[in-house]
Amino acid sequence: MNKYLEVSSEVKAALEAGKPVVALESTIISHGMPYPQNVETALLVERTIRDNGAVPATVAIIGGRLKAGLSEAEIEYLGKKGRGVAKASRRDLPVLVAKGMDGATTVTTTMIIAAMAGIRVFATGGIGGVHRGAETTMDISADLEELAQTPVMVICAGAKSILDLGLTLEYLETKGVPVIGYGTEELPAFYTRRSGFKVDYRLDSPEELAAAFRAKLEMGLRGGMLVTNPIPEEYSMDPEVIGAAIDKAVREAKEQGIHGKETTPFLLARIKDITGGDSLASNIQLVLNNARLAARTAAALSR
Ligand code: PSU
Ligand code: MN
Repeated sequence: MNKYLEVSSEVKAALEAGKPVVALESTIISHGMPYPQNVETALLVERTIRDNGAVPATVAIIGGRLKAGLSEAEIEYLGKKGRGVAKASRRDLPVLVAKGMDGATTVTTTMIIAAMAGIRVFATGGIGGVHRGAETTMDISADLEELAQTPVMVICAGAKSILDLGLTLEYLETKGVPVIGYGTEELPAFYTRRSGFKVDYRLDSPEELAAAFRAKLEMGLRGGMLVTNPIPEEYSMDPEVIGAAIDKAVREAKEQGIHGKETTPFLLARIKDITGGDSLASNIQLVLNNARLAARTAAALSR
């Protein structure tokens, strides 16, 4: 274990005993949802993971320490500070750590810290990907590179169509990342169950997910696996309504010259405002749904 890593005593005990652990990210808390729903959701996600037989390990950088397993007070702290906390991707780690700063971990950095701690399964809402217009902006999330190199299974609800989903799948194919649909042949689009794009494979149980990931690890193939779990039907949104909101948000980002690491948080916040909070309710439900699947998959993997 490296000297920058701090694993909570509960997570450490679970890992040593071979019990299932699920990593959770913190950018979804600081940048993905408004306070106080962000803190409420983060705590509810942790409880859901416990109820399904695993130990939650929310990941963040606090005072320059890479933390796997946060206290309630630390979650509250990150949630209240919101966008005042640095959004930390791979390139941010060296300076944040050396300066003793705080950082909210994205999918990328949560994977990095989970792997350092020995955690194999990670639940979140949506991943970053190839942005619309990337042919000219070159805005491609570091999440895709991390999936190519770090051995963690990421369970999400697909990706929002703030991204170019077709190009995102092409990129993952090039990088050798298996894209699995959980109970579906179609890539889910976060707020909706369908996108029109096919996944690589459909698997139907936590045991099947665990077996595929175990095979990948045992063959020594580098990188992770992306599991896309569709939002439950009853919480999915009208594709026309959410599609129009996303198009509007993307247009505004372009007009206002939003770029770099600001793009995704800007789009997420605008979509929430445009849909008047309906999207937030769906967002919370899909994260809980992913937490349940991740806990059961981590349990299958530890058997
Ligand atoms: N997409 C979402 N919700 C999120 C994010 C993305 O639907 O909360 C966050 C995640 O932390 C993800 C990050 O890893 O944004 C990607 O940022 P970027 O596009 O700048 O790589
Ligand atoms: Mn980007």
